[in-house]
Amino acid sequence: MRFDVLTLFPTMFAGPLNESILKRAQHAGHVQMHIHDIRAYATDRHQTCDDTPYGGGAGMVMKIAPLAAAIRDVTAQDSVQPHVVYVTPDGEPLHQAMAVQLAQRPRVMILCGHYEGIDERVRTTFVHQEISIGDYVLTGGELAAMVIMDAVARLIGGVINADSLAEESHSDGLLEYPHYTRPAVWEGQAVPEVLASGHHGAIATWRRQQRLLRTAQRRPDMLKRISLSATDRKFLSEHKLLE
Ligand code: 6GU
Repeated sequence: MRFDVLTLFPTMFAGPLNESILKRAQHAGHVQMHIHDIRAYATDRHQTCDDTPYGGGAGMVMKIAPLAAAIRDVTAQDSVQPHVVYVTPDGEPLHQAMAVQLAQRPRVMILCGHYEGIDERVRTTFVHQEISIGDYVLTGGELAAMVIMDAVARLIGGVINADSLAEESHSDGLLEYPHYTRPAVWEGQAVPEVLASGHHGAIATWRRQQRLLRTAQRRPDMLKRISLSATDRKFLSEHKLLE
């Protein structure tokens, strides 16, 4: 899949996308990440990309002309039509199912806003989906775009071992179970005995129970949304964690 990011701050993307798994995914050809500078599409001498808001008020608004020129030029760089995402605090909250859906798309273009935002006509003309990464405000859309690219790229076939994705937090509505590796005892803290027992059935049961406990304690909202087995319910009610 191909990502195209349109931003006023292209250098922000250099570090996070070029390390570890995302670096490997790009080298292996699973994903392409192209970062484009919106300022290069401004036509005046000062390469102006923002202006004061109609109606008055605080802050500046990103102008439509450079953004529209950038979207059209970058779109034409590939024969596949991009799914256009605008990252904004007033978008739909990002969740795992959304990342899974985006990972199916052959091409995603992400528009990063800055200042008070972008001219509304960019949104009504070009944008297919508006995404927020949580209920707080960032200085711009760049970090949100990187969060989305990371969450999506790891779901593309071949990037990460499918087994690793199966039981992780948010993949099936439960949080993850705790992990341990050597040494067996560290500063007096032992690894749970069952994990070294070699009893696969008992290990699977313990892990399921840990996932249920963690989710009930930390994210009761998530527990309400999934269907639990009779065994799950019995375990949770024994721990007084079922309402
Ligand atoms: Cl997508 N952008 C900004 N500026 N702030 C945010 C956000 C996005 N998502 C949460 N806060």
